[in-house]
Amino acid sequence: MGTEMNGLYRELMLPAVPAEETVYVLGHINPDSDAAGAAIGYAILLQGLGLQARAALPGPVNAETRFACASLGLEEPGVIDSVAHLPVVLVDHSSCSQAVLDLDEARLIGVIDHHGIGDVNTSEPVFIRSARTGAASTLVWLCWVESGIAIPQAAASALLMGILSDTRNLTMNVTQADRQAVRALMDTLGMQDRARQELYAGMRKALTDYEGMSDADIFHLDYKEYEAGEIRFGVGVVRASGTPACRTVAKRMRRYMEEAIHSLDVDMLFLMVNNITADGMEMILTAVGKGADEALTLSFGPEVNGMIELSENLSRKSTFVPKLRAVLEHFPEIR
Ligand SMILES: [Mn+2]
Repeated sequence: MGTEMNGLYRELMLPAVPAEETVYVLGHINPDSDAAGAAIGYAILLQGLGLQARAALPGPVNAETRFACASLGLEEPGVIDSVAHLPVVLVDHSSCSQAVLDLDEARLIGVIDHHGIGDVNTSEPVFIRSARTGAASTLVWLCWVESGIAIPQAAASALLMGILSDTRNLTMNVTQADRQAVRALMDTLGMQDRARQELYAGMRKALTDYEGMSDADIFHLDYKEYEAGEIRFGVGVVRASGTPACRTVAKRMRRYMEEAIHSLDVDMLFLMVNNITADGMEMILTAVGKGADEALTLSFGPEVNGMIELSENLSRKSTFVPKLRAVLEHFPEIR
């Protein structure tokens, strides 16, 4: 059964990739731990299917991923800035704005994503897996299960890192598939609950370690751009521990955003500050750009001194951007 599935899966996933070619499994720009984990986990699966494959990212990993990789004994994915003519599988993204610059010159052979289907296109049939899971790493785990190959420790560690990060340790955007994947991966690793909590606590803490970074570095560490009708907007996420630290970093980022909006190709800039300490205030939102304050207030309630403080944590992907987009699309006059 295992061998049979193996052959079948290889055929489905990888039409016409010669054995001597290396497949690049690519995460998105500003890579997070899910992009890195899914890339590592899927590259190892392709290797298990007899191919040469390498995990790669368009930029360096963030502090959380660096901590998790070090704790789990994983090698960080290499950085790549051109994929022209190379066979690539995209993980955790499927739109060109999130991808390596010359993606249109690559040979796309697969997409594993848990966001909407983006704007990449290909004339060849490719292996695509897309579903509403909390992490792309969960979809890669499903691929492992289907392949019938026993998952090795390195792949299990990488996928666990990705799922814990994107679901905030199974507390946000979490589905049954994510829970089942985490259980199975922990079994493979022989990891106890306590070790998982410690791993995640270390990952969260590493995320707020912005020492030695400029305002621009901090803002762009986890920054994405979107469109709503004619309006282009960018959303950065930063993290701090405790309400006072969150307010301080929000003010600091706001000063940076007021300058940066003139050089970035966007009409509005938004900031989400995540409080990683449970002290009652969960998140601060702020915005710069013409009409941005109005859009933010219409979506999320009244501001005080240009800031909205919330007692719940919003996910950028599943709550913040959709709500904001709905307002921006239906209130064109605020522009
Ligand atoms: Mn993800």
